Amino acid sequence: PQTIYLSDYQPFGFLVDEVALTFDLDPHKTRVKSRIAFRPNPAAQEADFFLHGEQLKLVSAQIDGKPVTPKVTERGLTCDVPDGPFIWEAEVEIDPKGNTALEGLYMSGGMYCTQCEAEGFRKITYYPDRPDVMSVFTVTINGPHPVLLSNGNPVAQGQNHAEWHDPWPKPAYLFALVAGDLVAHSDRFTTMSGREVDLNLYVRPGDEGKCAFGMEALKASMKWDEEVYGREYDLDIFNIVAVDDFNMGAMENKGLNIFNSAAVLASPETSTDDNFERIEAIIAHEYFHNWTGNRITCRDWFQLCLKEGLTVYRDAQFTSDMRSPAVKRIGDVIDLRARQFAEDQGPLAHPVRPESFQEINNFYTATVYEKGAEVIGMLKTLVGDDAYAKALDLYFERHDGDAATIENWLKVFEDTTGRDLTQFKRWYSQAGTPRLSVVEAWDAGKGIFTLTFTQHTPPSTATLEPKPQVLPITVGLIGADGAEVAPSRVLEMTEAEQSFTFDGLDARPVASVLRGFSAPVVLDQDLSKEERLLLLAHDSDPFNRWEAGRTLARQSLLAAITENSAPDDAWLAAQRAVLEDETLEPAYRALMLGLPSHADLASTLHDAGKTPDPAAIHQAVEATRDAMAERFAALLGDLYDRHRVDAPYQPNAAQSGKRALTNAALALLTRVEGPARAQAQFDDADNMTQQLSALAALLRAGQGDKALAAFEAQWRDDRLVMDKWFGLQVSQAAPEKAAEVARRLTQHADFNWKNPNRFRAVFGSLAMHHAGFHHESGKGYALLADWLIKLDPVNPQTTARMCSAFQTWRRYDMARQKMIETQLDRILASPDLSRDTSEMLSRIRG
Ligand code: BAL
Ligand code: ZN
Repeated sequence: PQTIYLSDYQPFGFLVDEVALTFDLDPHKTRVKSRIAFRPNPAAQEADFFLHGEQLKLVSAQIDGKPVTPKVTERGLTCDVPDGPFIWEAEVEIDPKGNTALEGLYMSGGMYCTQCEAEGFRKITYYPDRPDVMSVFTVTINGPHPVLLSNGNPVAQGQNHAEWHDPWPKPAYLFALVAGDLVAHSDRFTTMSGREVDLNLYVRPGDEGKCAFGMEALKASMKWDEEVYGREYDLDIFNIVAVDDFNMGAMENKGLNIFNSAAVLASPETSTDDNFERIEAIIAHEYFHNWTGNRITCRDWFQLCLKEGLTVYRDAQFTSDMRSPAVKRIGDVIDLRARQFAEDQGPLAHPVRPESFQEINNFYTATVYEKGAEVIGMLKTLVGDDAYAKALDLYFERHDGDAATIENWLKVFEDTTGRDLTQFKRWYSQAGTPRLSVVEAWDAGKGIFTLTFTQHTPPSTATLEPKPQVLPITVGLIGADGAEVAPSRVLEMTEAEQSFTFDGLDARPVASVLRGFSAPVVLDQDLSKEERLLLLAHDSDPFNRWEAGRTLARQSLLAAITENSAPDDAWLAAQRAVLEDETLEPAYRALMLGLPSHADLASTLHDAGKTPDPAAIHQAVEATRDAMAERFAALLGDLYDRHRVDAPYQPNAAQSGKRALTNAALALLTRVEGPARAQAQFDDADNMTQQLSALAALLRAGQGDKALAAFEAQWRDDRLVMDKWFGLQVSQAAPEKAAEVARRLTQHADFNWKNPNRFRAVFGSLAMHHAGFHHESGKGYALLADWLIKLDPVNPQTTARMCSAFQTWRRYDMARQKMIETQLDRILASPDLSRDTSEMLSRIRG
């Protein structure tokens, strides 16, 4: 397969002034007519007329009304064209129903829908399918469906016919079309300048009752983007459509967002609190793309982080404002460490702005998205809130309508602040997670406390010689009595080693370093247990307070794994104090009850030069939970009773925090009390959060058969709830049974493996079940490989994403490595393996 390099970028030889598309819909023989006005691009050096096109049947082509015979290959076509402006017309035939890859125009549950990012538009018609080619689109749709949608504003609607015009120039990846028998949940929004916008959430009949929350989230997002970023919506209508078969979470097509139904449909009975929060965030994310992605798009796919990092950063700000900033930040860091750190420290490591790829779909990664957002957070910390706001205003003003680059983005910050961001730019070009060590020195005579930091990023294939990065390190100092003796201050580290002093101190303080997780690094700070206990009890920074508890938990668990020791008493006592502190919000206390994941412990052991044993990790975690359950039983019972929500269900932060705490308590209590409490909660539940948490507790206790059957009988017809039913059985299985449970579920009549949500429910859960997936039998590896081989010809994108389950394979013992290697080679040997999967596996295999 061909490798594409950032350094090879060349503008396209032609500009596109206008695009008109006509669709005559048919499941297997949809006709697409295109009429495209091209003219030579004065900024381009080369003028080869190449249009991308894949899996298209060319029916006819004309230039300025005269038939032409282009040279067609599997990847596109070339043709001789006039020197000046000209009109290209083509007609192609495509097969939406046969399109199981879910890229381009395809069918899901009887409706037509599209997914064009990154390079799906070339499966719809011949076109320069690259983000720097922008044009206005007019779209005509003919087909026997009550709802016919495309981007922009409606210009004509008739029986089986609709016309749409999008006045905002856009790249083809933002094109969308939907047709089907859908119903709308409608509302209106008045923008800051007083324009009325029609809002519609289109769903399949039967799903009307799951729209209200998404609509409220949309209106809240529109308002927030006006208030916080000054961004107003720019069309007369904003449509969202829910689709069951979708590779991603959702897609920001201009004026017509298309959502995986799991990322938008919500009701108290069928969705958990976590689902509600995620839906609110994804609605916001896609809406925010209207400015950061659509009005300002990317010049090429290497710049993906330009829109994704910024939009993730913006949606995180939104969630913080809607809910609890501390809880959001802690959740994001847990996720970053689990997904991005694993990626950045393994064979799939790549810079936030990659410099080469074979298949761009493989770069919609935690590094581009989540590390990309961390980079923006650091920039904001370094320049300050006011400068950030000014830089963003300049970005929107200067680049509206552009296909921009990271250079453009950094320049607005340089121009606003006068800073030189040359070194900061390494965050975009270097792969790998920096390791930051800190050593303390205390001069009692002078009252000076010195912190000396050392940074080092391990080299990788992606970055052979990493250089020092700019690190904003937020530090506060705590006195022995727990009072803050120096408030938060941002230390700007630029060298490999650098010291910072704090003077005027009466006594040696305890340093609270990297508050708010101010940089995405692995921090090595040699604090004593007493110092960590002090931070856990008193740190005014809620992130670092949680972090102190997490580090103590990790140390206790590592001792249990390597020395078989009992859980640390001092840590448990400190944890109790936090749990009893009624001034702390319940959601925060629920997080304090959590433990580092098995994968986190495996990674820590690996970093310490030890080979992680998944079974030993599992055993230590179970023993620790048992100990917590026994020791805290009375307190947990009290928390469970006191924080139970009696009021009617609301998915807000206050109620969901209480449920998070009581359900964390329930999970532990079931270990010591037996199943009665969980069974009662299951029987009484009037919402999915309570029902599912109870079911999980019952399953883990091996007492879930009856509830599982009742759950299935109740929810058999609800696709999204049944995804939970499939997933939970795998995630709650005992390690030795997980692969077998997954295998059995693949034989269930409702295991529709071509549906990405269902496939992920089973195999995503298996891959996340550390002790089950890595069970010494190797059954987990073999089962996943079997199914990846089966899925690849049907849906390469989802197959390739699931391959990352193997990315940490070099951490484990030789026996496991050998078994995994066998499976990787077996998949790689499949005939006609997709470009997506072969690139992923080759990188993982090394
Ligand atoms: N642009 C792909 C989906 C998303 O990040 O919003
Ligand atoms: Zn996005």
